Amino acid sequence: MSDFQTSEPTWHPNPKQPTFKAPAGAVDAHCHVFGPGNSFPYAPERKYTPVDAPKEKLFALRDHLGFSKNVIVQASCHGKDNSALIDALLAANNNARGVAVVSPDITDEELADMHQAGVRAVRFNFLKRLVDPAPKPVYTRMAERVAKLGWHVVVYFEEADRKELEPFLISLPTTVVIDHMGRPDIKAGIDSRGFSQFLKLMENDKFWVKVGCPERLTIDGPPYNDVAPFAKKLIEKAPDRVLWGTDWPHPNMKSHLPDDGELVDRIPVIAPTKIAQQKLLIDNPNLLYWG
Ligand code: 0GY
Repeated sequence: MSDFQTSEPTWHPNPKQPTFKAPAGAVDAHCHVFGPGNSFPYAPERKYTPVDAPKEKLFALRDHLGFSKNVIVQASCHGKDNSALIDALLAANNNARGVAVVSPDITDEELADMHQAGVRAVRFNFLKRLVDPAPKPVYTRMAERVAKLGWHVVVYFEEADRKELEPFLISLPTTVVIDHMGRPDIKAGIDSRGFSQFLKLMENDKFWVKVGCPERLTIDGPPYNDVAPFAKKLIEKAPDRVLWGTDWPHPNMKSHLPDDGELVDRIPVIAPTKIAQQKLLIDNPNLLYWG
């Protein structure tokens, strides 16, 4: 373990009240809970140790932002122990769904219990700074198993690895949700070869994409005007297959503390019409996670 310990929270202590009013029932479809470590210890194999970001803080943020539901994604610092995630799901009164990271030796009974708690997907993380990825057949086998539960797969990868991963991703037997817009190279621009290839991949309707996370991709910093054209383009291209999330509590953010209220205020910039906002925040996440 290379224990990168953040001693200060990676989230804004006092996010603004958003000016943008999310439609009633809006879903934050990418966020995490961390610990608390004394109840839910961090994984021995973790590559960073976060500051505790417990469920109560996540639910308070949800309410503050005018959102109703969360999709909570298992982060690498909790490894394949989904206890903190499950605890949050059970406390959320059907207002949260989960994306788990599981071990190949998980039993069908354990998967069924997770489904009961609200898990609807498994995440395959290919970022080498976060995990040591498994051989692809391990992921394929897991995707085949969770397909039987009606779950999908969420993938996180660097743009530099996309081409190599594409045949594998296309071969998966489920819907595949791509985290953080496939991490485009913002400096290269929306007409770049890389982003054009990504748009082409999105023509395959098995792929969905999360259009949040400008704070992680930006070069210029807030208000993330350099990232907005990428998200806007993806929403125009696949309005029925886009999701949005805060990414709270923003693990590994070192450049600045993103203001979650400001992130919400970027939504009408990337999804300017009421119809696009309704799909992004209500229809799409509800179909995938509460359908
Ligand atoms: C994110 C992104 C990050 C972390 C993780 O699993 C994780 O630890 O996803 C990151 O450092 O880019 O989506 O929260």
